[in-house]
Amino acid sequence: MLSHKKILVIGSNGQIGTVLIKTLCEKYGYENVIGSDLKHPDKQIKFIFELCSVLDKDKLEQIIDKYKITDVYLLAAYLSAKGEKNINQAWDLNINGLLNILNFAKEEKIKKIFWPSSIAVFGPTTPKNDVKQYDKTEPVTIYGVSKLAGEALCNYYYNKFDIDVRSIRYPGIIGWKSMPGGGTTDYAVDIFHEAIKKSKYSCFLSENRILPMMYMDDAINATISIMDSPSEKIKIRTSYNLSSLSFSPKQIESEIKKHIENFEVKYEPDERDNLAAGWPQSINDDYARKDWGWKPNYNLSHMVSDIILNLNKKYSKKKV
Ligand code: AKB
Repeated sequence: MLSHKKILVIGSNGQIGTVLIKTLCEKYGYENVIGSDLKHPDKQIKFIFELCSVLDKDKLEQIIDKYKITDVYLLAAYLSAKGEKNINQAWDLNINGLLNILNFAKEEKIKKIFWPSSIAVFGPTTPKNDVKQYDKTEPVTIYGVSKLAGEALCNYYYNKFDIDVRSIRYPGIIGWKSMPGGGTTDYAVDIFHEAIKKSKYSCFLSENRILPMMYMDDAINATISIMDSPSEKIKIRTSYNLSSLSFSPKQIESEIKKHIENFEVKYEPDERDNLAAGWPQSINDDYARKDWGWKPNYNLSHMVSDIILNLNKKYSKKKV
């Protein structure tokens, strides 16, 4: 396949990385996309893979030179719940990892960067609903603090060095192809697996804890779409608000019950519920829609049917 891009996905074993790299390979050709992570992927893979930490500048530089990388998707990060237990490591990975990549762009080794921020940049002083792009950002997790600092870094490198870095504030991402790890919104993936395997689930958030969420297919679509947009359309160089669905654990439980009638959920909120309590319930993404044409495709019932259909197939194949 003819492509002028050579793409490096850092964090290609992660929840989003696993799905993103496959989509990028199909779009740009397996020979043009390289994955990297701290460990070899568990499953057999068809793409080129390099073992590397984003904090290892020398190894990263070798990879960038070896494949003549043009675009980097930097997905390696400590998420909210894990970050609270590892404050220094979360700051180090989330900020110094980003700085390494921004500096490669400054040295003109790469051309374009995607780096995700999160709804965790908002905090208890932000309005709860329809949170606007420029509403107050006073995060109360180290994850949110590092994402907010990262947004400022991206904007600084764009203004000072003309670095083409693009970012969106991911809500909780839900999919069936990969598992999340270390986040507060992870329950919304776990609940499907437990519903199908055991018809019961113990939820670590309280039943009415509404959060902004998004189906993986929409998140991948947004990620590739912001990277493919002409530079002049990307007017915000901190990070774009992005929105799709909002629901509580109780609402997703009811939706799953339409497919699995005997499904039961016990609510046993832990410290992650306090993190979620500081986050918004819904996001306004007018700028993303206006500037680069973002539009989600999935609503709650469509997403739930799709996940259940695919997980049923996956688990029944395993039994054979
Ligand atoms: C988390 O729960 O930490 C993440 C996020 C909302 O960015 N999924």
